[in-house]
Amino acid sequence: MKIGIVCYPTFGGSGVLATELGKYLAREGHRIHFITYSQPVRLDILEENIYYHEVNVQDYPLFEYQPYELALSSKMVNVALKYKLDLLHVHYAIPHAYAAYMAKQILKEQNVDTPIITTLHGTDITLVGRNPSYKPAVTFSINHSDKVTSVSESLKKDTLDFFGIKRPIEVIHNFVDLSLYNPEQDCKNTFAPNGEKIVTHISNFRKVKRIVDVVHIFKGITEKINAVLLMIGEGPEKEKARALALELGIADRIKFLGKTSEVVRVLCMSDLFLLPSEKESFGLAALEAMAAGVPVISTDTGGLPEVNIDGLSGYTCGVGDIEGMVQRSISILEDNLLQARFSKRARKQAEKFSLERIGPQYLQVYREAIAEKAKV
Ligand code: GMT
Repeated sequence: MKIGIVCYPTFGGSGVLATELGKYLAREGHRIHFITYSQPVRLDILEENIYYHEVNVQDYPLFEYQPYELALSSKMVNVALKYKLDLLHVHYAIPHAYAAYMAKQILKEQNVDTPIITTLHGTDITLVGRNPSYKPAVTFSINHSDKVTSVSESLKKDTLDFFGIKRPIEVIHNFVDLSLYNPEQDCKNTFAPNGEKIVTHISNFRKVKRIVDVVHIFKGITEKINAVLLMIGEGPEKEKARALALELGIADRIKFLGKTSEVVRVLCMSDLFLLPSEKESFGLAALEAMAAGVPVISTDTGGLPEVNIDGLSGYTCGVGDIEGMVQRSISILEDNLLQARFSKRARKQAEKFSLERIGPQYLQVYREAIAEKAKV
């Protein structure tokens, strides 16, 4: 198949998932055309069957806001025509599903009917999409997609609860490429010169991730455990977290590693992963940690309990239950045998979300979308 993938090219989970999906499909022999405003961070454009088309927005002084959706729709049309795409798969509803709807209408004028598959990822539904400024357009573009998928049961339920959706929504959970993670690998390192336990958090440091809670939980852990905290990512809450670490006297135990490309290596060194989010439709970062055999302490919000099983791959607590997360973290970290058991079970749980199991589900949706078009 010839497939156009539209996503955010940044470190956000939807972009990472879309990129990994495109790479998988390319390895399966499909031609994958990424249509984004910059090259996705995990994409190697030299790989076979991968093509990259940059959306250029012209700056014009009249506009306070440059019309990105117009440029994106036009790019989708041009790429679909030039490369005879079989379908367009857009990740994150805003504004991608809306731009795709426009592209589809333009293509129809040229007697080309290109199916649109929209994958809902999280804040496009639970935060941004619910905003009254966007809600009618988001509802409309979901309803006009040929196929709609959601990354968790919880997100599907939220979508049906918040929006007047008439289309069926198929849940296809996020996946992880297990071959990248080898839990047997010995990777203790320079971050723990004195045998400290390594606690890790990865996110885009937005408010919804509650990274201030990460610092508080870590402070509680250090009362009992000799540990360091590795913080991967960048975002608006970073300075607040840094200031809190100074105030709590634990700044020397926390390393902010920024947007490192060494996520797999860092996870492989880690003993525990913290994800105390306010909302989380799935928690791809938690799944990646589990793939590396790292137990997860997370909240029980959204789709997290579908991924992190309480008492098995880690623990889940209520949002803001810092004390609960501290106690559960300590219980794992103070007992090496128990930690090893959690580690094994975390990896086993991650195996349920392997690329080999989940990837073909997208291919099935594509085939159905194309077959339905052929019938019309
Ligand atoms: O919040 C992020 O990490 C970014 C955001 C995105 O869409 O880029 O992530 C959402 O999609 C991920 C991939 O499907 C999910 O794993 C995240 O749980 C989800 N984030 C939230 O719901 C807050």
